[in-house]
Amino acid sequence: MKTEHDAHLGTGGELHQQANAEHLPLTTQQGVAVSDNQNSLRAHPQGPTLLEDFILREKITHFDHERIPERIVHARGSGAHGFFELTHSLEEFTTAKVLTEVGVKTPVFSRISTVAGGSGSSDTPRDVRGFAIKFYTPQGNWDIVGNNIPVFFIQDAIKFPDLVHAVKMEPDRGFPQAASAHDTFWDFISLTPESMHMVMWIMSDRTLPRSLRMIEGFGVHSFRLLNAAGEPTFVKFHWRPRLGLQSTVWDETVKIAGADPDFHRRELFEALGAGEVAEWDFAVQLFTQAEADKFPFNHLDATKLIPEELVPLQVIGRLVLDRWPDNFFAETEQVAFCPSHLVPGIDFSNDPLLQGRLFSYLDTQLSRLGSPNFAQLPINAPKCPFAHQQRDGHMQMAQPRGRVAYEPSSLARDAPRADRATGFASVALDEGGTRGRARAASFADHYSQARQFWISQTAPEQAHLASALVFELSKVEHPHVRQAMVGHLRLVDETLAQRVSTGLGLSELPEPANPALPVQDLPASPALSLIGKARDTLAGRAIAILVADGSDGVAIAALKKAAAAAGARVKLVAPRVGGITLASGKKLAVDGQLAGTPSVLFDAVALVLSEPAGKALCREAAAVDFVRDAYGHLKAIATDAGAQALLMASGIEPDAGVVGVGDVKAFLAAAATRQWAREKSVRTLA
Ligand code: HDE
Repeated sequence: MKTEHDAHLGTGGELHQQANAEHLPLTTQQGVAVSDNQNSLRAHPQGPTLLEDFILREKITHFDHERIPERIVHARGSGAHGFFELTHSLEEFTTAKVLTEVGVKTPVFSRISTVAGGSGSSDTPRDVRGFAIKFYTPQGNWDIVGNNIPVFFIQDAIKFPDLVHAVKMEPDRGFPQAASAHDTFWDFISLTPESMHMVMWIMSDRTLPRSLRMIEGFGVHSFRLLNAAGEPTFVKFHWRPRLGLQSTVWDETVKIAGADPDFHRRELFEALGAGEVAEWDFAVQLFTQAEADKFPFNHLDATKLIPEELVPLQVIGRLVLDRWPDNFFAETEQVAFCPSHLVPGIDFSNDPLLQGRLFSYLDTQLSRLGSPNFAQLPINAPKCPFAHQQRDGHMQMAQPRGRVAYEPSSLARDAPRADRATGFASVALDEGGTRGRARAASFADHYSQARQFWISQTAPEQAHLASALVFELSKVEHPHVRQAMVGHLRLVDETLAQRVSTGLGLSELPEPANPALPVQDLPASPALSLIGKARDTLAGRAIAILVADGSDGVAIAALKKAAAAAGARVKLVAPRVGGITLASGKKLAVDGQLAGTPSVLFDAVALVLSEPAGKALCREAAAVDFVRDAYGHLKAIATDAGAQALLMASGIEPDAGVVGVGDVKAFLAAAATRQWAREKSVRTLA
């Protein structure tokens, strides 16, 4: 019997006719129906292809131009649609409807990205995550173009090209891709003390998220809200993931990059496809100029954060992402976020990093999207009425009527006019001062908040951070760069510097760096700990059950049911993807093949194996790695009697996180968290 698959493989005109009878006719861009999409027009079956073949030429020409320049930073990203719902009005502070109309669901599109790698790079390098949200509000589009880290490397936009050139692939060799562990990055950082606070964050597990649904988001800069009387209030924007914060451990992260370079994109795609959502609480920190004047730092300096203990967060809404885009290119690739997309009632601050960004995004989008009309693309266009006199240009899609393309006019009485009452207003400020290339003196404290971050971390977090520094600096070929970095770390914390120095094998501690201002002893801020914000839950997590011929079907079914009820997604992994024969003789379908579905892709694993299968798997490196990695990555492991041989072959010492398959409750409780106590027995950390 001929299938549709045969029809597409074949070359016979008759088969194609059959396939076409059931589908829409395939046409050229001009709407001309195509008769044969398998063969180009040739002088004879063994002869040259004819230039006359406009169908071939149109198809190939379009294909040749399918790529647009990738983003110079944040090239790799995944996007989703959803909505923002306000739960508490900020009417006292702003006229922005999106922040005052409680219960209204504002449509949004969000894109979460890595920074350094190209668009084809893997999802899991050690890197900051960009977190951009476009709100299609009734007063125009508002974009919060933020990151998952509340501070940044540099204070002034003029340093951004240097920073990015330093972290990107080195220009002579074209590598490393998507990695900060190389000389040019650390050379730049070691000469840029203002980056030390950010260095603490990027070396922490914040840069190794388990899922895009488990990151925080920050607007980073201070913005202003303006109320009906024109009174300003400073504001910082925060996103808090409902699934809690969670990261992977470094060894696991490295292996995920090989096992599934699309790990984060696939997870979000599958979760939304399964009807789950990505959800964040939206919170603000509000403060006045008078309050800001008393902070022990300058809030206009993007290398500083405002501890929650100083200005509490007020949760005022929620963000829900619930729909994967229909088309990746049209939406995720062509979306253009811009920090200067604000709506009336919100305004900028004088943060010099923000001020530079206000220029950059429109400029880069003109070259990336190739036309000043990119705002007409459906993903970028406002969903509220809009009217302006901007005309023409490449790829103009609109067809404005009439002879008036200017303002004011008397010829067209309904032509758009500016309106002081409803239009965008900027804060009225006295900007008196002496102009010059200078920074405020208060920007010069580079170490106090870095130290505050360090002392706010739990012991495992500190160990990971110190080890990350050892890993990265060990990749640096120039000893003087390593030494300079340890010199900076001495100002952050002497024990941290000592640990890194020992990890690098330095014979003695280098001299401390020379701070421009004395380092302040700020109090610890527990809100800065990632583990502190983790949630012991299986929602959004995944469990693998390793099975083989002869496995116990009853145990598998019980585990699957209980894990799914706890919110986890369960996948069966077996030596062959075609499935297994259970002890009962019944067949069971599975989700993944062992070699291609390693345990790094899951949060916990269960081994349900017959004794012969368990023994046979001791000679399979993929099976031994499956178990050993789950153990090494501090995951819960459930085992039955048949799996004992494999456990032994994997060299693991049973602990509180290794439980019997029969004790489903204990397994799920252990699976909802990481076995931190195990870490000291599986690796030596700095
Ligand atoms: Fe960006 N940044 N950035 N950035 N940024 C871009 O704009 C830039 C900065 C952020 O998913 C570019 O359309 C400068 C901080 C995100 O499409 C570019 C400076 C923060 C995204 C650009 C910064 C961000 C970008 C590249 C220093 C967190 C991805 C492509 C003054 C608050 C948006 C593009 C998306 C993208 C410039 C620093 C976040 C080149 C000059 C700080 C999330 O315009």
